[in-house]
Amino acid sequence: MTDIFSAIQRSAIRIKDAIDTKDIGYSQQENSSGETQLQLDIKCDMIIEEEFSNVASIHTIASEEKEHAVMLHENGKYFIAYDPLDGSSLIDVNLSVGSIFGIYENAFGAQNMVASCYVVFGPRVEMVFAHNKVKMHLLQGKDFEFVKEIRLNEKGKLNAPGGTQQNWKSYHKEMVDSFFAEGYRLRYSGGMVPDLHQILLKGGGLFSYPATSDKPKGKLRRLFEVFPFAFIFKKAGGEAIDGKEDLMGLAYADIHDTSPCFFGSRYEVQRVKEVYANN
Ligand code: FBP
Repeated sequence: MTDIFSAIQRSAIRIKDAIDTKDIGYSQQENSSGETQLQLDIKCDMIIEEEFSNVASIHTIASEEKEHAVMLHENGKYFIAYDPLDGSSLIDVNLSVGSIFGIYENAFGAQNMVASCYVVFGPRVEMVFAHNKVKMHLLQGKDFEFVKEIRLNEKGKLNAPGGTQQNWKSYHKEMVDSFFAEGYRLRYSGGMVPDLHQILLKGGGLFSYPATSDKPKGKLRRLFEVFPFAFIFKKAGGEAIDGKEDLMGLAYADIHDTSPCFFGSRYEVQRVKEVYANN
């Protein structure tokens, strides 16, 4: 596992340099979700594939920016699904973005996840790696230094509601408003990584990206985005559901499958369960 941890660190340092370039324009290519790729999306994807191709314990990789998975080392045992630059559409407005990694053993699938990691590219570069515990590291020069273990409280103060509100179900809107009525503060940047990082570091709250009339299966991808954060929130003492079911109990058919998702501390996720159980 340490060889994968090191490869992610090397990738993060190179991605940080790539982000600091002038060319943040769009390419002529589309990813398998039909989104026009930024030059930067393609560059970050190449950086990660290069670094992982030197790690013999990695059997197969799958990228949000590629249609199909790629086998790297036949004798490897780890399968890694990653989003090279999540929220990349925020780069041109200079908001924080991130990279997300799900590390699976012997095959892709929530039940095979053994570790997960994300890197936040914000005013500072921070990496959170979850294996047995959830640990945060800060980039200092060319090295990531351990900072602290992350634990969620029972209840938080932050509310990050994703999705286009006019396409929300009425009971979802009532639920989101019920937290604001209780004094929760709105914290939503449109970048999944910084939004969830804030809830983790501030001790709790709720991030939600529900099923909506325009995205009935949600927007966020199971293997690349949803399962990695579900693993982290649960290891940190929180919960992660699709409205009803534990996200880590979900299967996937296509590597680009999406799911509605709710990540948070126990108090908030319990309310989601109650509201969604009745609808
Ligand atoms: P990408 O992986 O294509 O960047 O999309 C993911 C994302 O940008 C998340 O980071 C974010 O939480 C969500 O989409 C924002 O979606 P919306 O703009 O619909 O609220």
